[in-house]
Amino acid sequence: MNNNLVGIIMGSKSDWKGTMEYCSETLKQFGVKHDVRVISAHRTPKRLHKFLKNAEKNKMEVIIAAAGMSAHLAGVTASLTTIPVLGVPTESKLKGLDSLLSTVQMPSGIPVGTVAIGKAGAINSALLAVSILSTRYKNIHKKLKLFRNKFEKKVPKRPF
Ligand code: RP5
Repeated sequence: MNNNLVGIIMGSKSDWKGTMEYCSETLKQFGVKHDVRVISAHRTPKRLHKFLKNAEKNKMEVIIAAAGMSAHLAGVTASLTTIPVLGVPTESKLKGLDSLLSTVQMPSGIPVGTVAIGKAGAINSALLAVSILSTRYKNIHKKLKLFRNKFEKKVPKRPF
């Protein structure tokens, strides 16, 4: 497992702190090698094409694309590759609702697996990527099972 199994791309550097850094941190917890890039569908389209060419060549297995406002990064990415794309809508002046709708409302044919807005979505996109990878990699499956067991134990039985 030398190559990056997951690629995290985000429309702006401003998507990193407080949001996508948690996606990377979560993947690290599972020992999943990943690449992290700032790539925008509208600001750096050439970068996106180059990234995807390399991703396919290097057999990347999941791409996580985060963007805010008129967030078309995940959709455009999904249209250019058959690698599964998870979309993270990031927060905005409209509290990320614009990002959510832009990411989730893909017309039929080109799917984007969209998660929640912001930090929760960033973490869940990593966990979903881990879950996808766990069907193929036994070591990742084992770590995911352990994580789920610990997770359940952390929930208090009573609210007081
Ligand atoms: C999107 O526009 C980015 O994903 C970011 O969430 C949003 C704002 O970008 P900046 O103006 O902060 O660079 O493309």
